This record gives sequence, C-alpha cells and structure tokens, in this order.
Amino acid sequence: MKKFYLTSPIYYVNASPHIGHAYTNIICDCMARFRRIRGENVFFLTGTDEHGEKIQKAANAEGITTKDFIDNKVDIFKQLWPKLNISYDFFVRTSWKGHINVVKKVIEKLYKKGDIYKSKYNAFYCIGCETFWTKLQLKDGNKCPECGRKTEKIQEENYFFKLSKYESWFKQYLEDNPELIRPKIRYNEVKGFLDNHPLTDLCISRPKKRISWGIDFPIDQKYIVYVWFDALINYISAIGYGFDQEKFNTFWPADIHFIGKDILRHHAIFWPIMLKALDLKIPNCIFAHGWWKIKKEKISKSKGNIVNPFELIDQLTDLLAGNQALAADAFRYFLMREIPIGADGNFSFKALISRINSDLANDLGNLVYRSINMAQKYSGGKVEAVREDIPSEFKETIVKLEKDYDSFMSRGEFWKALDDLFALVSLTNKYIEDTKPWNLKKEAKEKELFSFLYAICEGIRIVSIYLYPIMPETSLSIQKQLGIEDASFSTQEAKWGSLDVFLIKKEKPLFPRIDVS
Ligand code: ME8
Repeated sequence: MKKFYLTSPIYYVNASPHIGHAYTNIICDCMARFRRIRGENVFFLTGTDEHGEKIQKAANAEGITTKDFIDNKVDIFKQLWPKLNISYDFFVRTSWKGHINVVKKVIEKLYKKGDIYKSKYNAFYCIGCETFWTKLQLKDGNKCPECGRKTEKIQEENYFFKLSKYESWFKQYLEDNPELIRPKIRYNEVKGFLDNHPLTDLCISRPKKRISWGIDFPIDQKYIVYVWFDALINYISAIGYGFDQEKFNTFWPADIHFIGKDILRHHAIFWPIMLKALDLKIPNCIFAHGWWKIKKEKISKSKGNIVNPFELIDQLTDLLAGNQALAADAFRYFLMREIPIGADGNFSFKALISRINSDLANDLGNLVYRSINMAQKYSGGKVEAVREDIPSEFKETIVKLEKDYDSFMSRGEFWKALDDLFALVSLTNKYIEDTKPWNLKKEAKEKELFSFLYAICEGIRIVSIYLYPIMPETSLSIQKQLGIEDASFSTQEAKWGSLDVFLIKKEKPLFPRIDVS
C-alpha cells in the first residue's frame, strides 16, 4: 500500500488559534481524506510549538507557570480540530519527552560530525518571528524585514549549525528538483534568495541567562536549543526517528509539508539542509500557501485582527439550523473554493455567506433537495438502475471530472476540482429544468421518467463522492438520503451506473438560504 505522510506547521501556543491556522489544517485535512479514499496509508501530523521567548513572555504576562499556560493553549487547539472535522493521526507537542530526546540526539549527532561549532554572535533578534537578522537585512534601521516589528540587538557566544557547508549541494538539489517547493512563485523566491544571499551559519542555541524556556542544549548545559531548530525536528520525531525505526521507515520522507508563506525560509532552506546533514531523505514537497487578510492586512495574532474560528463556527451553526457539522463543511468549502491555495485572499463574513447562499443553498442544496423529492414523489422512493450511458447533457462534464479530479486533488488544486464539480451540479440542475419530469409524469412516459430519476440520483451520488474530502459531512448526508447504507467515497465507485437501486430517505434541505440582511 502506498504511504502518504503530510504535515501542518506546529503552531505557537502564545495565543489561541485563528482562521489562518484553521486554513492550513483544513488544506491538510482535504488532502489526507483524498489520499485515504484513494486507498493510501496516510499519516497526517499536526501539533504545537511550545518553546521560545514569546511563549515564556506570554505566560509571564498572564502570571501563571509556563507549563500551565501551554497546557491550556494546547487544549484549545485540540478542541478546535474536531470542530472543523480535522482527521489528524497524531498531535505532536514539542514539550513531549519523545520529541525532546530526538532533538538532543540530532544535536549530538551533528556535533560529532563537526557540523555544529561555538562562536561569537552579533545580530538583531525579532521575538515575534523568533528569528535573527543581520544589520543588512533590517528594514528602516532596526525593524524585522518579515513582520516590521522592532528587533533587539544581541551580542553573545552561541552554537552554530553549518548551513554554509551545504550551500552548493542545496543549490544543485533545488535545480534538479523544481517540484520541491510549490507553488512556482515560492520556488523562485527561494532560488532568488540563495542567489542574492550567501548562506550564513544558523545560530541554534540561546543562553539560559537570557531565556530558559526550551530544550536543554545537550552538549552545553548553559544553553537551550533555538526554537526553530527544535520545532522543525517534530516532523521526524513524531514518526519515531531514532526510537521507532519501523514506523520511521514506513513514513519518511514526508510527501508534503503544508505551511504558510511566512515560514518558507525555515522549511525550504534550513530543513532540507538539516536533513542532508543527518543523512536523511529530503521531503518530496514543501507547499507554501498564501495568507488570509482583512482589509489588505495579514490576519495575525500580533496585529490583533484575528477571526476566532470557534465563534465563527458557532455563528454559522446558528444560521444553519443548528447543524455544526454542516457549518464546518460550509466554512471548509469557502476557504478551499474562494482562492487558489498559493494566493492571498480577503476574508469577510459577507463573502462567506454569499458563497454559502449561491453555491451551497441555491446550487448544491437545491439540487439534492429537489432530486430526493422527485425520487420520492414519482417512484415512491425506490429508484432502480436503468443501464443507460451518461445522459449526453452532462457526459462531457463527468468525463472531464473523472480525468482531472485525481490530478487536481493530488496537487492540492482543490479550487479547480471544485470548479469542475460545481459545473456538474449546475448541469444536473439544468438537466432537471430541461427534462421537465412533471410533464413526463403527466404524460405517463414511465420509461423516460425512471431513466431521468436514475440519472439525477447517479449525478448526486457522483457529486457526493468527489465532494467528500472537502465536505465530508455533506457528502455523508447525501449518501444517506440516497439510501446508501455503507457509505463509500472511493473514487473507483464514481463510475456511472455502479449502483443498482436507490432507496430514498428524505431529510431536511442541506443548506437553508441564510438571510443576514
Ligand atoms: O510559525 N493566513 O507558528 P504560528 C493563512 N511555530 N495562514 C496563516 C495565517 C494567515 N493569515 N496566519 C497564520 C509558526 N497562518 C511556527 C511553525 S513549524 C515547524 C513551526 C498559518 O503559530 C500558516 O500555516 O505562527 C502559517 O505558516 C502558520 O499558521 C504560522 O503559525
């Protein structure tokens, strides 16, 4: 069985999650579900990044111990994921003993190899990004080029990882593997960065006299490990590197690391080089998605313009007749459909509601509701197979879906798959209007009527299969209404005519129209 290992970033626990975090995990979840229905052995990893200066500061500000602070925040992340139907396989915490041991082993190994050394350091630190910058890289004198906040000048002795030793290897590797970083714009960004900035070695320790919240640096007790060096290692510690070789061999290398474009450099430069130094395989792909913004500003904890996903789902649940599972599906659909995942998007509640009304209530919900209604009304709820070919009206669209869906979904191009899928939804709606089954009934054209009913049931069954990775609960509900006892979402079964009989069980409309005027 083919394996598929995918990861989200591990999120800082200095604050509660917002819809940006939800976005990455929804992308991961859609990919994980798609791979599972393809029969792959999926391992989907998410988790939390719990060390570093800003977390220690946030805990101090609340006047509680750092341990209590992080445990609290981790609980909030763990409550959010089921609310959004995120089907992760393992939740890694960097405060977990298993992870800490691996980080220490990695440092010992690289030190023995001569890839870690001690030296004097002169640089500017951005606590928000937990990143050092050189004077040349700063913006407006002393500001972080990434987030624009003031940096702190730091001079101290530290341990360094020899990134520079691997520079020419990495440049060649990038040249030979143009799909390592996606989308293309991010690949070009990394290449451009490497062409214009010789790689300097990475400072991977922090003296305890300045910051104490982190993993003890194994070769010098006066230091802790730099939070990013610690965090990246989660991708191998979580699958047993150094302690569960069988599991590690099953899943490594990662098939895709989904991240936001804000953390591209760490993942697309430091991480492959760390792996090379450890003699481990390089991940197949690092996919950096765009940002959700509000009024052109990135949604972020530090800017304080966050949208709380708990509140958003509760609000949507109220608007969708109390159905939380459908609220989660609607939110997932909006995020996956509204923008290509490499691009930035503007978030607004108005746009979300308008998508729900137009695509989910008018198009999909209406299609399912009227199809189920007609099947019930015209055939008493039992629709038997009529072995005809796909009606010519939507044959082209179904054949295109069959051909393209797999490649769009495999590449994370969810919006393209949804475009094709909703073209089928629209055409099926049009097929109903053009066929006018009420006339067939009046004229007692039984054969045509039954062939029509079977066609629309097949149409929505096929829609339910392709929709599953993005909207799992909606998909399940459609199959239940079609009387499919053992719901199946395998794309193998999306072939026209694979079901003999539908035993309709009508339910409430899937997505009521939302009036928020
Ligand atoms: O960077 N739009 O954690 P973090 C889209 N701990 N996605 C967004 C977003 C937005 N406005 N804001 C955040 C860290 N994200 C490190 C990662 S991994 C080894 C360590 C998402 O809590 C996006 O995935 O700051 C981004 O990369 C991530 O949250 C940053 O989360």
